[in-house]
Amino acid sequence: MLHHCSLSGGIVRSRPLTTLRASAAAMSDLLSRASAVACVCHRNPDGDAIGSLLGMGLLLERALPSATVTMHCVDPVPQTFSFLPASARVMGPPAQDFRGVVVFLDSAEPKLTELDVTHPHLFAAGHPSSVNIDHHHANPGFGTVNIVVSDASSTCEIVLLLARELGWQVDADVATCLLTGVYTDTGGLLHSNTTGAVYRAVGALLRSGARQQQIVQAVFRSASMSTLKLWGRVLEKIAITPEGGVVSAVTEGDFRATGADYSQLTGAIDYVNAVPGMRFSLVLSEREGKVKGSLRTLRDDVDVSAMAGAYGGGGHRKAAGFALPGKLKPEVRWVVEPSSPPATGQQEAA
Ligand SMILES: [Mn+2]
Repeated sequence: MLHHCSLSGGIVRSRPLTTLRASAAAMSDLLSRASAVACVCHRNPDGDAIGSLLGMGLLLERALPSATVTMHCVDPVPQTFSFLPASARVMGPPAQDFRGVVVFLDSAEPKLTELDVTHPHLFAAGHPSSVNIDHHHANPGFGTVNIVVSDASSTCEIVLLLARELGWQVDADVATCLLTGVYTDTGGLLHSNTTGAVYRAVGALLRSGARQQQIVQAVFRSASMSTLKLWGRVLEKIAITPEGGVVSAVTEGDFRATGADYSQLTGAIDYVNAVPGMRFSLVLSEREGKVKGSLRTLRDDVDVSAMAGAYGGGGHRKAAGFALPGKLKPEVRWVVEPSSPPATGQQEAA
């Protein structure tokens, strides 16, 4: 039985990755009737968001020659991913009167696209025209067709499997986009979500001509001076909490002083998360009146998505985040450690 997709309602999670046939067919059926398709990824896009946005956009362009395919994100493509084919074609939000099919990528909930405010009709119950492709287990299934595979490493991995199901040819450009997302969401094939299926996907993408060294160089072996200075501040300020977490924080002042923007903080937490024996790691950052928290853990008995949920956020068991309105307030705790033994007769009265 193939119950991978759902239409206008409940959602099926964590099915084997090999049972995508029904959802691919439902998506294909919806897209085949479209004259315009807008691919949309989440704000503050990471490698998986941009990789799946561009990969899917390029695939759809080939698969639907009579349709107009556009790619959208409320935020610009980060410089790190500007090497990807077609990255210059990513636009801001779709036109206000857009009435075609929207393909949401890597977007765990509508608000992460910011289109829920500007384009609420795209999420209305009667709007029969969206595909929601994602791997976040908390995705509520807000699309007409929902392809949410929570055991996939990345949205890019799901896009590859859909392409295979539908017989779409994956060329070197598409493979480069998709491999970028697989690499970034697995931390370079190091995170615990790096399954055998991930290695098989990587193998297929390399055979399709993915420019692996270009990705490695651009994403994993490049860091600007401002990034390194910002990470220096993150690392300098780490502290261990009584709960057994390691925490650091960067203020608006740190961003100003280093000249780094918010996106350059990505990756620093993996170093914070390297302290042995910790239950979790947390990096707090001030951005435009909000405090963003990024949580990671290496442990199976800690669920950081639940911790993030307590602050209105979410994510995965081992990587999650939240954002709260407010600012960071430094708190320094001093403790007096008496030298031993204290000299008799010189003690102050309590
Ligand atoms: Mn992702």
